[in-house]
Amino acid sequence: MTTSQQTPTVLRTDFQKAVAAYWDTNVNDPVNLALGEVDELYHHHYGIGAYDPTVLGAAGPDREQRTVRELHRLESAQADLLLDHLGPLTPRDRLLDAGSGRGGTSFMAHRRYGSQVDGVSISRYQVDFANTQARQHGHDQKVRFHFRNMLDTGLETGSRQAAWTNETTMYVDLDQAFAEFSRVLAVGGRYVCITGCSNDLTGGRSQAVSRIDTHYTCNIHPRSAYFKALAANGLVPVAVTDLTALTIPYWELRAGSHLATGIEESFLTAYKEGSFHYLLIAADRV
Ligand code: GPP
Ligand code: MG
Repeated sequence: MTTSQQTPTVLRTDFQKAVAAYWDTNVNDPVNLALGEVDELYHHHYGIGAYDPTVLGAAGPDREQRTVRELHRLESAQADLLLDHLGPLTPRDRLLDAGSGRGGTSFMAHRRYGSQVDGVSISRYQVDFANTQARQHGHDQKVRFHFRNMLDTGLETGSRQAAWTNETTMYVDLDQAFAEFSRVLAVGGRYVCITGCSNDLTGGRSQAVSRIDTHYTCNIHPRSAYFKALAANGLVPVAVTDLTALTIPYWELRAGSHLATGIEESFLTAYKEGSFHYLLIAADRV
């Protein structure tokens, strides 16, 4: 058998190659790096909850520093909410972070539950970054990151008590992804998804949603697609929470800050016009 037959190809399509290239090259991103430097937890997701309005009364470097801390606090609150829906878990449990980015949510999961976490990403840069973090945090015995495709994780069938996607499902076919999560989860295991999805009721993709897709090279799915694909793959929702109103303050603070990247108004327009929702879905593997 040749090496290429033994090692499944991680990047299978031109779309996946384009996504990997994006995350391998867009690595000078103060909106994520400056926030991560606050406590060495680096995230690739957005935030929830109200910000402290006194931040806006500050000026100059003080305002910038307080904005960074506040945006990071809201990102961490989002990850904490996701983790609330994963439990109860023990140090004996094994978890999957599908689309693990720079590792922030994986480390928070390990610190909260003591569980082993395997993160997968199709960006070699992200995998290397997150494994370096794991060593620096002293978590590398139990938190590991792999250059693998979430559609084919290589993890043992039924080995996971919980799996999550923190804003990563817009990069994959939902049927393929949920089939893989269903395969690796034990019966009774939990899948938690936080995502942005378009609103079927307003009729397809709005201009603002299209701009978000173009900005990140992603493919935002309609809300209905999530529930069809979950049902088709033995994943039964136990909680669905619309986080849209809770994420708007994050975007407003970010839009007026020195860290704005240009995509803020598209999120604010899409959320406020109702063409886009920020959803948390928790589902049981039956
Ligand atoms: C945030 O990553 C998440 C994505 C790019 C996926 C798209 C998410 C949607 C809800 C549509 P990031 O933290 O790298 O983005 P940014 O650099 O803009 O903060
Ligand atoms: Mg970010």
